[in-house]
Amino acid sequence: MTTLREYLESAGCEAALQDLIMLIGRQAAPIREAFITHQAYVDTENVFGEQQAAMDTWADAWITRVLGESGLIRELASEEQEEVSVFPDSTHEYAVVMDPMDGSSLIQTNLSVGTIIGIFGGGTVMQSGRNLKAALYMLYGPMTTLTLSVGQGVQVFAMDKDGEYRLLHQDMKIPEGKNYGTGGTRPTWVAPHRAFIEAIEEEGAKIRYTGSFVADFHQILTYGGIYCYPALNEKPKGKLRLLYEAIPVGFIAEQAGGRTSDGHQSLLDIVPEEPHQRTPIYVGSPGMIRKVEAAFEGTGK
Ligand code: AFP
Repeated sequence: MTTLREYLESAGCEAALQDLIMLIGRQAAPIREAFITHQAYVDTENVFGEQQAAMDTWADAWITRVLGESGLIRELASEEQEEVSVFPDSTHEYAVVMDPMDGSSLIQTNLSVGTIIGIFGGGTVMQSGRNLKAALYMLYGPMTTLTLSVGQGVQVFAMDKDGEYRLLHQDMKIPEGKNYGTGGTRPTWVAPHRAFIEAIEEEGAKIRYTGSFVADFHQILTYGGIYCYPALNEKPKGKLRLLYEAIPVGFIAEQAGGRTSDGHQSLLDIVPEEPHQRTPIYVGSPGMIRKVEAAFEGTGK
């Protein structure tokens, strides 16, 4: 089976981008090893005032160090760091956005969690998703998988017993489907979101929601449906962050023939104004996104 490096070469990826993607992929093994000794919460908070899990801070520090030392990246924006890290000695102009440990509240329950990565060129992270050179997420489940797009569709690799990523699924396409996951709680949803959820429930949609965006999205990528973290009455921008959650996963979704929206426009068309800005997120099958945007049309929400 094709290895990750063989795929990157066949895709014509520039050598330094290949090296960066391979370097990121190699961090799955040490990350998985760290789970058992970093399950709990620590007494620090992230920039959002959210209590950090030990794995949030450990994975953030680990990946930042490895990428910073590589000389391959100029900037790095992380959910766990208030400021964008700059690497003046870098020999390349890649800029990485990351959620180092998405779903960390689930680690002590042994549910699947992941690492989300977006890679820009041009030396700066503050770009729309349209400019991404690559996006990937590593999903730490029964298998360790790496789902990747370099702008030529979506490939899924699984780590074998020797630690090599081998092609598991080629050219993934999001089917139409009836699975849905949504954050927030029914009383807090803005009216158009509630109307959308009630409409798809009437049509037989089934809830699939674990609390890990990466795991829930990977299920949508495979079976179809939609993942939502909507605007809430008290939080009009919802919970998830544009730069390092919506943009990388949204890029992968659209490369797989799916769609994304904030209720009105593709998430890839939103130009970030600050690294930690939030956005309502809808990502999944084209038919589901059409229903979302119809529900929001003309509501001003
Ligand atoms: P954590 O990384 O703090 O566990 O948050 C996970 C997440 O960002 C995303 O992965 C989930 O889909 C969403 O938040 C779950 O949020 P709720 O707990 O509010 O449903």
